[in-house]
Amino acid sequence: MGKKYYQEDIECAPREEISKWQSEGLVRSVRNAYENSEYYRGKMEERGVKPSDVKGVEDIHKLPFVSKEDLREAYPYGLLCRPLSECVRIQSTSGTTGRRVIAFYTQHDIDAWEECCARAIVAAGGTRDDVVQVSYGYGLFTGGAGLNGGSHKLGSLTLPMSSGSTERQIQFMQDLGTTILCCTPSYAAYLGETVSEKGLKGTIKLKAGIFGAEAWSEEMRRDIEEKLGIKAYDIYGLTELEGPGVGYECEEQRGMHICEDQFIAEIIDPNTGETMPDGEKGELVFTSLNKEAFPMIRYRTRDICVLSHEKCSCGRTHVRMAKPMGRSDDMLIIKGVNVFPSQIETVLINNGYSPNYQLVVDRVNNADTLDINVEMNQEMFSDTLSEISARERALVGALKGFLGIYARVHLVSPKSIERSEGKAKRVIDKRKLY
Ligand code: DLL
Repeated sequence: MGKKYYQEDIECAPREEISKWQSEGLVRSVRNAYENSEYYRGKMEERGVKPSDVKGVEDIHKLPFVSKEDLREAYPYGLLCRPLSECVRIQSTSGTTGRRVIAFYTQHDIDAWEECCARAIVAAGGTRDDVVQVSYGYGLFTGGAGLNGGSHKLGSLTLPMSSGSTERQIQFMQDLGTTILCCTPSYAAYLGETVSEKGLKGTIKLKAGIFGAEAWSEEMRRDIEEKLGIKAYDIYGLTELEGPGVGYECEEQRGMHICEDQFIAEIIDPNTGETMPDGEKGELVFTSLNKEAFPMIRYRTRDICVLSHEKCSCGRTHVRMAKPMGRSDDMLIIKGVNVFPSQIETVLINNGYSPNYQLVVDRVNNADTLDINVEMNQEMFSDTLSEISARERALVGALKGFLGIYARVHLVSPKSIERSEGKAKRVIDKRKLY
């Protein structure tokens, strides 16, 4: 039996102690940003705040927000707060539009990040006796490096697979007895599909998976758990803050514990910037407490989420975040109704379809249209055309009933939608092409 926590004194610390760390960390971080980055200093001066105005967490609202646009504007060194000679690494986001975001790390920053990832692995039942297969992409993306580092810190045998080469992934799982798989949920679903089609479930020893980097539904979780015979845990994070490990699920799986010794989490109303109370849905905002090279002060993630300070029976005291529904930029507005791709995923899986789908949004005669391509399984594929049309109509009805939107549904042949090895691209928004 391994330890239940990686750092019990931190993960289960009393609230008063957490608040004390947060106040001290905030003061330190604000000073670091103000004194070492002209860009941060400019933003604070514009808002009329000085480091001496921030004495503790209660003063956080005085500080200006930092947005993705700020990061782009300050690229590459504007927010850097340590000389390059003290930095040991960069990582970068997978952004497809505009400039990439680059984050810098000192060795201290890397250590703190890897500790968060080690906590996540232990929370998923990991011990030094586990074999951890890291199938997130390695390179600039933080997924591979983060979980790799966490697994090392814990002392587990680490398989630095990176993503792709599905056959080889399964071969290693079999040959080396992988017990914990780390990858994106869409890649886990693909691996699960392959394992179950080939009848290999009995030949692998997986017990848990740590999946994140994109929004995924509870239905998708059950699908993956079933196909791989595991318990699937969610993990959250973003490059700007460190990478994976900002939040992670424990065995209770009722939200992800945010590493509150490293970050202050707030929920704000995305329109007004006002802080919202526990339990209300809004945009997640983070402030780093200990980052040296690249501190983030009130960073607006655009992720839509809910926080809960309710006591968790796992013993951890850090605040929990619900599964993010997706980024506000991924939210589709279809004839005035807000829909996230993950909600459509829920309807599809509940109606017996696989999580292989694509959404095509367009504007025709000034009205938004949504087309959903969904894969049939082999069995459905052999149905008659009229049976397939009836299935399509049933799915249109289910979507309308559940989400209140009208979408055209096209059932497509098995395996015709490209599988993802990293973050899945589920939405094609043709409106952005005009
Ligand atoms: O995706 C870091 C990561 C790697 C997290 C591996 C978990 C596992 P970025 O590429 O900077 O970093 O993308 C960050 O991905 O703002 C969310 O919109 C989304 N995201 C990350 N984790 C989750 C999750 C990594 N568990 C952006 N659920 C974030 C939903 C997630 N969305």
